[in-house]
Amino acid sequence: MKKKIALITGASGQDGSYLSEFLLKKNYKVVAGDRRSSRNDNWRHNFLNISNKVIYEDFDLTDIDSIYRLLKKYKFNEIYNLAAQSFVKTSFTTPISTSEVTGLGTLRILEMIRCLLPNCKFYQASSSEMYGNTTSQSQNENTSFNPRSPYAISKVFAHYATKNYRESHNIYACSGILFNHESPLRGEEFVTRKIVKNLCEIKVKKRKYLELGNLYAKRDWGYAKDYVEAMWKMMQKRKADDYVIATNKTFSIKYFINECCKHLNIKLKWTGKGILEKGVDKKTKKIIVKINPKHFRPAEVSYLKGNYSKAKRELNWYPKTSLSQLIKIMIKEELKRL
Ligand code: NDP
Ligand code: GDR
Repeated sequence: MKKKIALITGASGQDGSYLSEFLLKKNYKVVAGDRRSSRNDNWRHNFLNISNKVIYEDFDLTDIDSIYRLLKKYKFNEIYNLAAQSFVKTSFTTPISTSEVTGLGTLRILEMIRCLLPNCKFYQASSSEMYGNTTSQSQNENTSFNPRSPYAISKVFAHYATKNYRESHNIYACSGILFNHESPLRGEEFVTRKIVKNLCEIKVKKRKYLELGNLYAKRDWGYAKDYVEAMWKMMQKRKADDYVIATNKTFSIKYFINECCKHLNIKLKWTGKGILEKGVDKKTKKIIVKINPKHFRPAEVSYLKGNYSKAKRELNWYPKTSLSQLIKIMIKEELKRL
């Protein structure tokens, strides 16, 4: 049988790397839309040992010509649009470029698909951040969006653009509304990897303390490797649709720290309140967790908890890794790196 060809935008990121690995295992030809970078060491692809299996092509979501060239060169069966300025906090300081990439970038690909490859399937990386300031106990495909950051606003735009191309132009265009998912390949600026990395460094005496912002935000955290399978499953359906991918559980940042400390055998005691709250190592009596207001966001998303019932019912997808298992995987890899 002829090999399927997939384009992954954002292939160098956490999800793009796991998805590349997943599709290669399924015998796809994988083309990575790759942005030139001065610090490109391709660490994620090297970690997964896939650098010599993926085809790298110059690509930038702000450059319609680069999209045009790729869609002319390859007859893609599937395009996974994972590229984005994906760090919520930075989107407050770079709102216009974030919208250019994360919002308009999606529209550029959809438009090129409509003009050049109308039979190609399209996956959009939508986000639980779109729910923003939600009042519902758990969020599913019918929960309304209330975005709280330039990032989330751009994702809402891209989400509706995807739906619109499905409904108006009969393009196979689907969105996965993914809740937070983490792994040893997570960027160091995101809170789970930051906590794991910093606590491991504290454990081996390479760091004194960890500084964070809001400890009371709650997130629904899954394992990235489980989530890329859901992306592929959505693309194998007869009809395109949107799906929430989550674990149906939610925990605070503080809970995540406490769990990491348990795994690292650090006995932590919390004292103080507000910006004076601190985590003290009971054994050494040293402060190892502090609050620094610079990590607060101008507008916070306080609570997210997904409901993946539709994905379970229609895709037979469910999360396979608990938060405790995920923390174990992340800590094990971080300690190896040290
Ligand atoms: P990462 O930040 O790890 O990866 C983002 C990718 O986008 C990188 O490959 C980056 O390239 C690329 N990129 C950024 N700007 C451009 C541009 N202008 N042109 C081309 N490529 C660009 O994100 P994740 O892997 O964590 O997430 C993947 C997608 O899923 C993103 O769209 C994110 O918003 C979304 N999402 C993520 C969730 C999560 O919990 N991880 C949850 C819900 C949605 P470079 O390496 O050069 O910087
Ligand atoms: P999020 O992830 O904004 O949910 O977006 P992040 O890990 O950055 O923040 C989660 C929560 O932790 C709080 N927090 C801190 N966050 C960071 N990064 N650094 C800190 O020091 C810190 N202290 C507290 C935040 O305020 C927030 O409430 C991620 C990204 O992957 C998006 O691209 C994706 O769409 C969503 O998940 C779903």
